Amino acid sequence: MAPNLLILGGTTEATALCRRLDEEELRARISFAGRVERPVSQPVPQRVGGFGGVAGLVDYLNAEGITHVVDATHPFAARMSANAEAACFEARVRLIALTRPPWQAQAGDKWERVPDIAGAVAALDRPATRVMLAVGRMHLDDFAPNPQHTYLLRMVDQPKGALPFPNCHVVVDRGPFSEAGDLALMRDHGIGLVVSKNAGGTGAAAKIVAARKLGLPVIMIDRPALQSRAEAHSVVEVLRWLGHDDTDRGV
Ligand code: 3Y8
Ligand code: NAP
Repeated sequence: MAPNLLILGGTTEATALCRRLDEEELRARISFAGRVERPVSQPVPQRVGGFGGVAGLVDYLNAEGITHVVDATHPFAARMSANAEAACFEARVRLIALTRPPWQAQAGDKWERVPDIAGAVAALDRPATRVMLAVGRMHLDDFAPNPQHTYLLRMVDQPKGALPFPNCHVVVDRGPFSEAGDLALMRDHGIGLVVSKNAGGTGAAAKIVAARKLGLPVIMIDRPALQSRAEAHSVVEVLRWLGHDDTDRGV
């Protein structure tokens, strides 16, 4: 039976995979949670919105005759990954994660690693400085207990309603970001400290490289622990898992 894939998306790798599946003329669709107003357009059909927990995802897999799921969500989308694991087990659908290794500190990096968002909030209990808080929108309220800082916030969409900080500046932009762009942004705002999730990959890495070049400290939030699962770190590995390895064509 020809594969009928569901890609759980929202990352640079998910987009690259969809492009390749389209080239290979493999039947696939990508799913987004509906977190932002306009998800990036994809070369395969897309669906937007939650499935309704594990049960909703099981129903979807059965109703759509999905044969394989690729969990290409962001490393911090832990709930979606856990649900995919449970639903694919129950629906007997093959599952692999397409993920990227965490960033590793390099020479010149001044990282202060914290285990989670709460750890980052605690680490901000320090004298006032200018903080680049590039963790998106969903967890901003958690950072309210440190109003002494001036925050540079970056979000995909214009925030609705008040922000939880007396002194902050919002940049509305969607990645992948460039090193030159983030260097200029951090210099223009006189940033003294960066807060980042350890997203891995390339799309969010610019601020980490810029911080290294500017000699700035980074509060680096470790990603949530996920159950052990089959993982691929490249599109080729996913194609091999599907049995459509491109080495067949000697490329
Ligand atoms: C909706 C879908 C692609 C995917 C691009 C990647 C790279 C650019 C960098 C900074 C960090 C942050 C944030 C970030 C990056 C990629 C990738 C990545 C970080 C889109 C997208 C969706 C989202 C959701 C959004 C979150 C937010 C997180 C912004 C598409 C653009 C901070 C994560 O307003 C909101 O509610 C935004 C929510 C989840 C985290 C948060 O807590 O706010 N991503 N980002 C997905 C959906 O609806 O299912 O339109 O492309 C995707 C991308 N964002 O195809 O090129 O692969 O990681 N996304 C973080 O890493 O800290 C920005 O500013 O430096
Ligand atoms: P999450 O906390 O793990 O998931 C919460 C709920 O959102 C899930 O239970 C599911 O709802 C729904 N959901 C999440 N991803 C979905 C998808 N791809 N398709 C359909 N429903 C989805 O997820 P999150 O951290 O909010 O991330 C949401 C999306 O943003 C994901 O696509 C992720 O890849 C992307 N993203 C997240 C981050 C981040 O920092 N968290 C960064 C970049 C991109 P139901 O239970 O109703 O099915």
